[in-house]
Amino acid sequence: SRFCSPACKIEVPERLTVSHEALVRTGLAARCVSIAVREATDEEILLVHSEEYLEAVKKTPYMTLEDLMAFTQQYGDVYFHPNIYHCAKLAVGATLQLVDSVMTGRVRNGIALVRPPGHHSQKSAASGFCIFNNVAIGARYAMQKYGAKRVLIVDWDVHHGQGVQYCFEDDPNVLYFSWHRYEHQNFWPNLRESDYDSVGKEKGAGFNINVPWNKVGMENSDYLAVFFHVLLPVAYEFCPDLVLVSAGFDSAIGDPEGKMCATPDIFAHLTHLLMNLAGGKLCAVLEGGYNLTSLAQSVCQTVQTLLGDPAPLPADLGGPCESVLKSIHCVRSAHKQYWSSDLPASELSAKSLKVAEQKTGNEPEAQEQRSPEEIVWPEPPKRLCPPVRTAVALPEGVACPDACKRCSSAEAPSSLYSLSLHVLCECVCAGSVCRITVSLYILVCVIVCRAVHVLICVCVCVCVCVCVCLAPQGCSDVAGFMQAVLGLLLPLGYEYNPGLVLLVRMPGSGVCESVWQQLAGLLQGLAQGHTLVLMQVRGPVWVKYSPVNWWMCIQDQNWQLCKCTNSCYQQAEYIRYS
Ligand code: X5A
Ligand code: ZN
Repeated sequence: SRFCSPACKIEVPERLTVSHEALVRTGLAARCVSIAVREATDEEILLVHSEEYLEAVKKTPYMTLEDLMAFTQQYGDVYFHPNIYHCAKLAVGATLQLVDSVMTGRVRNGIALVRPPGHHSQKSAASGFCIFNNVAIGARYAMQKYGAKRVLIVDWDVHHGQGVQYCFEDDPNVLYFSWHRYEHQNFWPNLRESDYDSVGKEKGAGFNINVPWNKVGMENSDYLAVFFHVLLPVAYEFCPDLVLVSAGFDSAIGDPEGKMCATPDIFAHLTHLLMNLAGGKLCAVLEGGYNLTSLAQSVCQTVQTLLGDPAPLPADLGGPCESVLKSIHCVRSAHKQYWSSDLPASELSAKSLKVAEQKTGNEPEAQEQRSPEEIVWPEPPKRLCPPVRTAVALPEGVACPDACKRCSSAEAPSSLYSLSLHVLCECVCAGSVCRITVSLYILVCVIVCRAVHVLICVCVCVCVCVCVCLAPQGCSDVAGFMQAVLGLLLPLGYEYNPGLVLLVRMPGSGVCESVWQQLAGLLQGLAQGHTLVLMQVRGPVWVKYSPVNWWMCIQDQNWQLCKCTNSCYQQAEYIRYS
């Protein structure tokens, strides 16, 4: 555009065309339902914006170039093309159509690929390529039209969505989380209020979470660490009715704005980790993302996870860098008074000192010498999905759960892998192992599976033990249990990268149905979704199995619950951070 400052040259129409073409090329688009877009109404835009601002924007299609330039110059890093008012109304309308589809249950989740983005725009101001605040309007709309009581907004764009923060600062019904390149306030929009100590105001105190990136070059492990140690514990406690994602992909590698090093496949896991909230009701809405290759790959990773396909873990997951540990520590301290947390922030700080000795921070200098366009990374591997997601083996006369495939023992197992599962299931079904202890079950599983899966086991056992150890209070301490799962089990699992997740649900473990579902769902992010579950349903020993998930029902009262919650916790923390 003629008025486009150099800063605006990156927010181009190709961002949408390459993303959509990639979805079509990979066959993902064909698996999605397309939703018609519409223009947002004035009333809807006024849910967030002022009448004066709306009226002013309305006039932009008719302005002279001179007036347009003058109008543009009131704001920061944004420009008004004569068509932008129309596009901005469509961007809001598309977001609301998606919210409608998800809230009415027509679709489970979705992504709105829109331009212009929204999260920087404010009540009476455009900013940072944003005209109307798509996601903020979406949140108000969901509350007003569908009675959503609590909305979680996860802003994984690399910039701070200050517009969203201002909108909901004093609102305890909207939890806003944003991580963003900050560099001690030296990065745009250079706001004091983007730092970790802006926690929200009045009734909304505790419902605004800012995680500053004080260095560039953040990696996959840094992103996951913030999810595990900051966002997820709070999100689960918040218990949203709807999750909106300000899905900016300028936080991915190769982006000229973000200069981060997280790879596109991390978005598969970020998405997965949010999909168990709000009964799966998740609407992602595009914000930034300016490297067209990285953007298209990231969009595909997000959509494929929304479709339910399992994903391999990104390569080289380790611990977070020192700078991120500091940020995590600061955010947790700032929020400690608002959220229940078992892990004292001071302890994390002590651990971070150890990390500082042993691990240097990320060193982006090497990458930084190149322009972002020259950075190369491998294309995410193709994610294959087995034709049967969940198969079950049940005794005669027991109904097969919906969406599971019943396997009879007569069915010939097609691969070595399923053969092993088959043998194991036969064993358990035949009752030959039903009286041995759970540890023996685990041993059997590990031995049988190791034949085909090299990476299984030890950690799998550790994980199971950790879970059980932390469950003695069961549902009387849901928060504590989830804290342990998110702050300990998942970080361990992601770093270990097992080939199989073995989950044991003992009768009397005290883990109630909803918590159990969250646990099982979260752990399916590991081992490409290969999950084996031992559980007792009622009476006899039952087994369910599948290429991706097995569900086994066992009968055994002999499992010893250890009472060493704290020492288990600390030991594992030590493993994680040292
Ligand atoms: C939506 C978004 C970035 C604005 C950068 C201005 N905006 N320098 O990513
Ligand atoms: Zn951005």
